Amino acid sequence: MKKISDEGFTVIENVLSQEECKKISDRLDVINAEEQEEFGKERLEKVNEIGILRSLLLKDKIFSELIIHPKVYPIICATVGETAILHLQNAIIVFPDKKHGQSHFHRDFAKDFVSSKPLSINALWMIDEFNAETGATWVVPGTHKMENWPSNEFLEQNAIQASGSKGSVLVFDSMLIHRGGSNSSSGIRRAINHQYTKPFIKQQLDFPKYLGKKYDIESKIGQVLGYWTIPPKSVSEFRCEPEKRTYRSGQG
Ligand SMILES: O=C(O)CCC(=O)C(=O)O
Repeated sequence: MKKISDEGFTVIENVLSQEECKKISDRLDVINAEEQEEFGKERLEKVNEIGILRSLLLKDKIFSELIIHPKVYPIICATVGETAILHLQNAIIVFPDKKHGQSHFHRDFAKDFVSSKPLSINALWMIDEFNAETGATWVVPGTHKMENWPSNEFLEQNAIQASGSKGSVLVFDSMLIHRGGSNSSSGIRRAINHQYTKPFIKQQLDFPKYLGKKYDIESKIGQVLGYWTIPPKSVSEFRCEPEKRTYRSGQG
């Protein structure tokens, strides 16, 4: 936790087994092919969405298990808080020698102010090995505490690659400046990014509306998907019995 707070990131090794990574990797390849079929390569290219798979939890239980995984989720609770919600769950697939949409320096929580406590934390699951050749993520330590965007020279000079074996998880403050690496290996480099925020921050997709009754509203994952922090849709909804409010008390 201290490393996340001081440097902005940490790598947790051996969270998933080789078999689990293989299963996930096979699923990602199938979903990627399905999405190319559904949306068409041209459209995906136009909206800069080649190699990005969104809201995987809709596709397979295997992905919803990652959201509240016992080896990673406690870090989210310890940093963002017990009431954190999922902002996004996106796979990043980097094909050999292909430029990826995330290969420029950026922040996942792109704000021009620094909060005294983290408002947003990411967990990037390495489904393939992350090394210099496969294009491990470049991070610039300490930049999560910088209000102003540093110079390109500073970023280039201070960026380091966050390597990890297959099944590791890179956890980072979403203010940390980072970028995807270039994949010069002969294989595909797959990862799944999860972003969690304080519950008053809007999600990338409206999960409660999008997922509807697919998840139990009373379950832990229901809370993490944002089912407990839906703004009331009218004054009469707001004036219902307090215990029935769609934005529950105590969520922050
Ligand atoms: O794939 C990577 O290494 C980084 C992904 C990334 O930057 C992002 O999803 O925001």
